Amino acid sequence: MNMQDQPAGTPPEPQGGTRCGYVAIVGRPNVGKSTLLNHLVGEKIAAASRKAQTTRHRIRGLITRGPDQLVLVDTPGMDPDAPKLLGKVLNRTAEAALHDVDAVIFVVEADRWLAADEAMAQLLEDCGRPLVLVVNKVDRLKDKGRLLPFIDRLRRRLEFSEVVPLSALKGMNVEPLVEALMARLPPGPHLFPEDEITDRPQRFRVAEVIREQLLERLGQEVPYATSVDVERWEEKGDVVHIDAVIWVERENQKAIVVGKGGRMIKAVGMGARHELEALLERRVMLRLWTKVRESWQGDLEGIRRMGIDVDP
Ligand SMILES: Nc1nc2c(ncn2[C@@H]2O[C@H](COP(=O)(O)OP(=O)(O)OP(=O)(O)O)[C@@H](O)[C@H]2O)c(=O)[nH]1
Ligand SMILES: [Mg+2]
Repeated sequence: MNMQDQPAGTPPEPQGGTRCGYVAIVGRPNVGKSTLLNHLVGEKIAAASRKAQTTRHRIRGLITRGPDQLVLVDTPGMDPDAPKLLGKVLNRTAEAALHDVDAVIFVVEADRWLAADEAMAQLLEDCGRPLVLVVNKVDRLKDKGRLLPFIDRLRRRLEFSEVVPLSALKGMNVEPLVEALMARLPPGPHLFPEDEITDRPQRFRVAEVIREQLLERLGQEVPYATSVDVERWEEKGDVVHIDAVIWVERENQKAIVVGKGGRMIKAVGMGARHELEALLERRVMLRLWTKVRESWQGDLEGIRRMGIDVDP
């Protein structure tokens, strides 16, 4: 939180010596931003998958340790070549997230620098925020000797206040990142209750769990066309009844999501229910439907109706 964001009249030094700051997590699609966020907060709050464009929102994850509160902002992967309007909207969401933060985590994959990384680097060149480089997926690097030259190359490309090689998936070397970020927090009051781990409501997290199941189980084409909406949430005794709609763009995609004899949607439902019961710590009755909303990714109104933020 920048001092100038505080209402007029508040003293510059908050009482109690608390500190609080926003840090955006940015990078091209699929580098592991959401996996990192989930690992940092210790629970799944954002869907993560092998498919690009998994994240469609700015998702805040919170870490509070005593007087320090870190607000992490996960963003959609930036891809300058994203063909559809949805891709462009997601790029804007990511770009807008850079504006109101105290620092930026630039996530890249170890020893893998693509055109989309370079485009991201160009954007970061003049964002005017301290940059922390996270070199993720070091567990996949066969020749560890390649790590240092890779980091050296990036250091010549951009100025970083910190460089942390890690594995978000395995949770390797993640703590030094948290410590480095915590050490740089500006003074300020906490913006969220200390026991919260995200600003997103349970319904959103439920939809993300279902979408992650879809992304993992479906082939290449359909997942991008899907979106999940929780339509009913009813608590009866110790059971939560949840009805959710899986939106697709075409009839033939509906058939794929349902699968032969309903097998696919059943598997998605079972996988999701299993995770949701752990998340909600209650029994879950989950009902899934598929519905068609044509080409919703192609028009702003459709994208908005899917609950995706559209930045001006
Ligand atoms: N081996 C390995 N895989 C990882 C690691 N971190 C993430 N992954 C995998 O990389 C894939 C992409 O992860 P996400 O967290 O969804 O990536 P993202 O950057 O959020 O992607 P978008 O939301 O599409 O921009 C998933 O299959 C993860 O399991 C890691 O440290 N090691
Ligand atoms: Mg993501």
